[in-house]
Amino acid sequence: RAKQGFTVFFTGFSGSGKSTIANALMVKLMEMGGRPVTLLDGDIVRKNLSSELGFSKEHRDLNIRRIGYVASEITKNGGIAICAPIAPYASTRRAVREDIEQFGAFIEVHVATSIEECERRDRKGLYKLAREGKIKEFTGISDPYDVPENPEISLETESVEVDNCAHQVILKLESMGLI
Ligand code: GGZ
Repeated sequence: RAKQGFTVFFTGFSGSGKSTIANALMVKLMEMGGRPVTLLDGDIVRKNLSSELGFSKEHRDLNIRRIGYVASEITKNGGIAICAPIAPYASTRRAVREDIEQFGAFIEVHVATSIEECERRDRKGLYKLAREGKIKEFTGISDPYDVPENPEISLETESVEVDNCAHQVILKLESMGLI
């Protein structure tokens, strides 16, 4: 019998490593073959699906619900969806979980890099701009982030390599009988 579809939903600050780990996970799942894997990365969704949206609570929620809808369709059809937005609001993450669990499994992965570490790295220079007030409503600086209380996985990226983080997700998926 064909295995059920599922969604791996990464959440964490800008610059936490979500995209990098999500990409490493996608490669591993594709190498296993069998089912199509779709990556819904934060910036790609913003460009193609949510280009008119900003970063108010309403707009972030709309963005996350769109991602959740696409992921639920993929999950319904037996595929694998990997999502990697910030998704700062716990209530919205819960709503997406409920949408997806109607059709398959939902694995929430908290990329638990601290705000201090993300700001110290500041790979894109956005934290500096946020501190200067040139970017408003910046998550972790001038906008909220609800820390996930019961994620399926929490990744400590400050002590664990990218490949190992992706492997932890693979092990979890195996233990759940999803792959
Ligand atoms: C947070 C912002 C903001 C504000 C622009 N707050 O490192 P990045 O650049 O590529 O990731 C961030 C991305 C966040 O978009 P998401 O769709 O993941 O956010 S949400 O889930 O809340 O809808 C960052 C950039 O957009 N960015 N302004 N004010 N991140």
